[in-house]
Parts: sequence; C-alpha cells; structure tokens
Amino acid sequence: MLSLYGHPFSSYTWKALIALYANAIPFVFHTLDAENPDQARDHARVQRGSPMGKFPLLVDGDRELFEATSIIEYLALHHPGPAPLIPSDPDAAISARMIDRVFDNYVMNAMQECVDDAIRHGQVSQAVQQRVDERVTRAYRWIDGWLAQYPMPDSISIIECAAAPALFYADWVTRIPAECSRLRGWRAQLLAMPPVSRCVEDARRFRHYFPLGAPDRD
Ligand SMILES: N[C@@H](CCC(=O)N[C@@H](CS)C(=O)NCC(=O)O)C(=O)O
Repeated sequence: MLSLYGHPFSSYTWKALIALYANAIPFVFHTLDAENPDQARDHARVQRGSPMGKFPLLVDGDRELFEATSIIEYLALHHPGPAPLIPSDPDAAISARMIDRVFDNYVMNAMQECVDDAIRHGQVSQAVQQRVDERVTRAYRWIDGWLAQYPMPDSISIIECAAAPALFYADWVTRIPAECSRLRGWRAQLLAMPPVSRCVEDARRFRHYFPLGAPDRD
C-alpha cells in the first residue's frame, strides 16, 4: 500500500493527491497536522525522506519519492490507471513537462514570496505584493495565450495536477485579470473536476491557515 505524507491544505500535496484520486490509486494519507496522533513520527519520516524536509513524500515499499512532479512521474509509470498522467508520445510528454515547470516556477513559487512575507512579518509589504503581482500576472498572460491552443480536456494529466493548485492559491494572492478570460474559465473548470474539488473540500476547514487571509469564495 502506498503512503503519502503531506497536508490537505498544501498546494504541492494537492499535486500528488489529484494524480492519486484521478487514477483511484489506494493509499494511506499521513497528514502532517496536530489532528494526527502520529504526527511526530510522520514528521520525522518526511525530514529523513526529503532533502529539505518538504512534503509531499510518497513511500512505496522501499521506494521514497519527493518532489510532487517526480511523484506524478512515478505514479504514471508504476501505478497507471484511466487518467494517463504523462502523454505516451515522447514529444508531447516534453511539452507537458515544460508546462508543469511553468506552474511550479512562475506561478506557485512566485506567489510563495507573498506567503513567506506574511508569515515572517504578519503582513505583506507593498513592495513584495507589487513584485509578485507583476511576475504572476506576466505568467497569467502567457498561460492565457498558451490556452488558445490547449484543448482544456476534462481528464487529468500532469498539466492539470500542476495547474489546479497553483491557480487556486495564486488567484487568492494576485487575482487573474479579467482580460485573461480563458485562464479564468479554465481555473473554474479545473476546480470542478472531481479529483480537484475533493482536494478543495478536504482543505476547506484549514483555510484559516492561509497567512494572507483566505477570501470568501471558491
Ligand atoms: N519543490 C517541492 C516543494 C514542496 C513544498 O514546498 N512543500 C511545502 C508545502 S506546500 C512544505 O513542505 N512546506 C513545509 C516546509 O517547508 O517545512 C515539490 O514540488 O514537492
């Protein structure tokens, strides 16, 4: 039985959860939260298993995987199901992996600067918010243009696993501008997909953890 270590409110944990749910792969979810009586043991496992002690961490027998993208690659190879997470065509797979990097590097990690500032100082400075808004909005515009040729399927691949949590949280920090209508529509479509809406609902009761204050929507 697979074990996933993470938290229901963690965006990178969602990436792995969406892949697991989309393919109905059985697993034990070790939540790194005070509600978990084995939290200390599970926390120690993550500290040992991942270079920076970050989650998600997937354990499959003797095999330990960190980095959400690598977990998705592993699931695609060793636990395939109805949702092909990585395109079978190698050239299409390169493009899918490239888009996965766009969401991690230019949306999720860019937005994180605001979250880190709020955790450190109790609020986000104007300079940090402005820098994040500029960077994330630039990424939004690029993605909106890319969506003109992406079919926005109802199925889950590595692209949807990366996009859904990144767009869910980034829109709370830097609103997707009205002119990016394709991107706004795709975010709504992603949040309605069953593997994603399950993550949204399971995380709802932890929204008070969001350091900038979660908006009253979604
Ligand atoms: N590059 C990593 C990032 C993982 C990450 O930043 N995880 C956050 C939760 S979303 C975390 O572990 N935070 C706790 C910490 O840094 O101690 C991945 O793709 O899995």
